Amino acid sequence: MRLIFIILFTLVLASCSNGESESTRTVEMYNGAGDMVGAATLNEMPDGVQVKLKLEGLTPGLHGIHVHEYPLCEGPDFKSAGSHLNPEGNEHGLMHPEGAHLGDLPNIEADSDGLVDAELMLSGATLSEGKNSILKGDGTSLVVHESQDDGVSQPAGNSGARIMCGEIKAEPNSSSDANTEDTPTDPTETNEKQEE
Ligand SMILES: [Cu+2]
Ligand SMILES: [Zn+2]
Repeated sequence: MRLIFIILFTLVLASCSNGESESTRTVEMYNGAGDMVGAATLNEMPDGVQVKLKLEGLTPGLHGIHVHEYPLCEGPDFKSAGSHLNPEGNEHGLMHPEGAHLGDLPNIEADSDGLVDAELMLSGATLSEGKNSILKGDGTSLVVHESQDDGVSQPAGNSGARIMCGEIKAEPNSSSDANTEDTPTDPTETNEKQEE
């Protein structure tokens, strides 16, 4: 167990030294037709990850939004993104007594022009190393739904179809590939394991 921590720590140091900042991240958002419809900026904060979001092309009103478990946005249904990010095995919903998923966020509201300009907080999450990192593995994704999230219904707050998606990739420049899931992309990890 301790050896694993040492290896992970070494990897963190290695990833910090290449100059890539892990405290902020920009995510491009796409609709089911593949059009870019906005972007989210993620910032690491002491109590979670702040999500600044600008979107267009939504129906006016409330929409559910969550961080889902895979960094793969394949339209039009975005099922490729998987379920909500839920490392603690909780129930869904910010208002559920046994909730919430780490990936659960408050609803966003589109104005009469279908625009969203919102600032949300993903409580308890990080961009850095650890169980609650949204860059864990190959990363995760940000998914917007057709309807509002009621905050209690399982498994996704009765929020309807997935209509927008953005990939939050652990390696921001790598292309998406479902087959590389959970496969280390850092060559130093192979070296570390051989030294064991
Ligand atoms: Cu969702
Ligand atoms: Zn959820």
